[in-house]
Amino acid sequence: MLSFLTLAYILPYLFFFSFLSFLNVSLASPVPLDDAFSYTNCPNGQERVFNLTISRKFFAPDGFSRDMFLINDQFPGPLINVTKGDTVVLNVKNDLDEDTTIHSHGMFQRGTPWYDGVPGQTQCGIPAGQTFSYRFQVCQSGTYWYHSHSRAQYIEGIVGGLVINDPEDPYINQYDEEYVVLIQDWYHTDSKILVRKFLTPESQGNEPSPDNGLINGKNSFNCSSASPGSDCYSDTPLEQFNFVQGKTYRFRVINTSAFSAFIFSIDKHELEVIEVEGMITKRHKVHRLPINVAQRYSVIVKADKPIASYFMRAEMETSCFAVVSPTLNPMVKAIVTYEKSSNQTLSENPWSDIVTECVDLNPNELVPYHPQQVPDADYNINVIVSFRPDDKNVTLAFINNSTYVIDLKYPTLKKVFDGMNHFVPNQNVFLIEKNKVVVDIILINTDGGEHPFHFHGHVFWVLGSGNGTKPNYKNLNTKNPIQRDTATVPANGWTILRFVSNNPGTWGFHCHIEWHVESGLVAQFVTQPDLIRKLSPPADWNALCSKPNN
Ligand SMILES: *[C@@H]1O[C@H](CO)[C@@H](O)[C@H](O)[C@H]1NC(C)=O
Ligand SMILES: *[C@@H]1O[C@H](CO)[C@@H](O)[C@H](O)[C@H]1NC(C)=O
Ligand SMILES: *[C@@H]1O[C@H](CO)[C@@H](O)[C@H](O)[C@H]1NC(C)=O
Ligand SMILES: *[C@@H]1O[C@H](CO)[C@@H](O)[C@H](O)[C@H]1NC(C)=O
Ligand SMILES: *[C@@H]1O[C@H](CO)[C@@H](O)[C@H](O)[C@H]1NC(C)=O
Ligand SMILES: *[C@@H]1O[C@H](CO)[C@@H](O)[C@H](O)[C@H]1NC(C)=O
Ligand SMILES: *[C@@H]1O[C@H](CO)[C@@H](O)[C@H](O)[C@H]1NC(C)=O
Ligand SMILES: *[C@@H]1O[C@H](CO)[C@@H](O)[C@H](O)[C@H]1NC(C)=O
Ligand SMILES: *[C@@H]1O[C@H](CO)[C@@H](O)[C@H](O)[C@H]1NC(C)=O
Ligand SMILES: [Cu+2]
Repeated sequence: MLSFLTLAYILPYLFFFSFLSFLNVSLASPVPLDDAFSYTNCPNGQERVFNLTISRKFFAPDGFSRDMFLINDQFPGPLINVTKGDTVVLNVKNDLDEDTTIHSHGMFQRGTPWYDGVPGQTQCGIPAGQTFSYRFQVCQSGTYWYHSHSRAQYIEGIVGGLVINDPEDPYINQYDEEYVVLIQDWYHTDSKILVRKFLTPESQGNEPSPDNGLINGKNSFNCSSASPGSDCYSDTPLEQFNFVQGKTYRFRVINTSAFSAFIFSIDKHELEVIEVEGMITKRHKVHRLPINVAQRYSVIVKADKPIASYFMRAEMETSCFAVVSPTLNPMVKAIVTYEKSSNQTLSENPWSDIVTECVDLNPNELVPYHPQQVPDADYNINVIVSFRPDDKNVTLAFINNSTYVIDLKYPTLKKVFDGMNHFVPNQNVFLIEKNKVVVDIILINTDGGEHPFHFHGHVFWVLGSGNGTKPNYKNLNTKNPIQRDTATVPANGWTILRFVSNNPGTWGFHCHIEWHVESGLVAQFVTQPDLIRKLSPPADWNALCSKPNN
């Protein structure tokens, strides 16, 4: 399954590192020092308990009323805001008539792989009417989110922000207040109907077009385009962020879309990127910030403009859609209002910088705040992404010619505890038996659409990306590249991701576009199964798989 690195591939790195030592560049330790099951140098924080009750109700985020999911009767769900070192406890009460899960996106779950919240991989779903508690220590910091990993539930409301503060964050004294900005696309039709239609020959693999976009769960829909008989109110309020002139703000921007990428901006105000998915970067000025599904950035914004109200914009990159709903207004807005501004009509002052659509912010423009040394890869894994009709003429996704099929009743982690080391092909398992190996994932996308790939339990260095199906190994960025947990492989292109495998568990590796999860664009890594088996999962986790609903 794994092919060893060729000499031609490794030589440039050898050359590069001898070059670095020649310059006497001081770099951080090559491999994170955490041991297999616990974090080293983790402050001893507090226990922070959050009760999350999930229910299904009618709600109208953009004025269009529909049946959706709420957490504690809120949408988005409550913000989880904790400090590095804390132990987070999520008491999830499932008041639905279907099973659910909660995945804390970007958390390493070191020593607690059973709390990663992925049905079919790390747990059986929480059955209707039942309660389950996730409990894990956080020893990372930055901007994250949590969401259901069951079916398409997250795109219908089971989603919220997750922020981990670090008292040692180098920027902590450089802003006065912070705001969380959740940006997402929004559908007016039940996801079960959309999925059923999507997985037919007629869809030809074209994803459902969103009906709207939301900022922190709000927008206003033009009800004259709602279907007759629907319950719709026009002119619902936009999300508002308050500024005091002279103050500085940190916006934690989280893309919780099912499908659409956005370009984020605030009229007249510059943004300075300081964080990418937990990694603190040097300040990088932008006017318009592209942000793909599941990605996060922190930006610093100075309230140094005349007292007034300004639009915040999240523009959907509709040029990456196969089909665009005729009633979609791709310009999603919120309002930034300075204190003491008179209530006047807002003027349109969009930034006009050109941003290439459907690709990530050029990662080479971002520089980590704390330099890191990238270790050499021990070997690489080729992952070929394709879409084609199956024998029933339904367009499905393939990873190395294999469509993922979820095994709800017998998740991979349970199989590992039962002693299994071999998995059937449709589980798309990549097995890594050794500790602390450094692996390159070479993602080759033969599809005409982009795919934002997310890796659970890890961050990876983004070493390069380009067009075509022949990766260019010679020009990889191994000199202090950024690390993140979600990166986009361009349409008909490639991306190379490097990670250190030192976190025993079963970790999802999948496209975060919900429609592509449904069509099978999912793989998983099983890392160090021998070490996993030294852990003891909690009894209530084991019991989930024997509940009648599953
Ligand atoms: C995927 O397929 C390619 C092409 O056949 C092959 O080179 C590669 O090793 C495969 N990867 C895995 C992880 O099996
Ligand atoms: C969570 O629910 C439990 C049991 O209902 C209650 O005792 C506790 O106070 C709640 N905690 C929070 C933080 O709401
Ligand atoms: C999170 O908590 C910290 C510390 O209590 C606070 O400074 C910060 O404003 C909070 N963040 C949000 C987005 O509420
Ligand atoms: C598959 O479905 C497409 C779209 O409906 C149709 O154009 C095509 O003829 C079908 N092909 C076969 C082999 O049925
Ligand atoms: C709503 O849509 C209708 C029909 O397209 C259009 O006439 C009207 O101006 C729109 N209203 C607003 C507030 O954009
Ligand atoms: C969120 O990700 C989706 C999917 O890639 C993308 O189309 C959308 O533009 C992103 N949104 C933002 C605000 O970047
Ligand atoms: C303008 O005034 C209306 C009504 O008083 C209020 O609802 C709205 O929030 C105000 N808008 C701004 C941008 O201050
Ligand atoms: C994938 O499957 C297709 C169709 O069955 C076949 O033509 C192709 O050679 C396969 N590719 C690989 C890399 O196995
Ligand atoms: C990749 O191709 C696209 C579309 O042709 C083009 O806009 C872009 O500049 C190319 N990117 C690179 C890195 O060559
Ligand atoms: Cu995808």
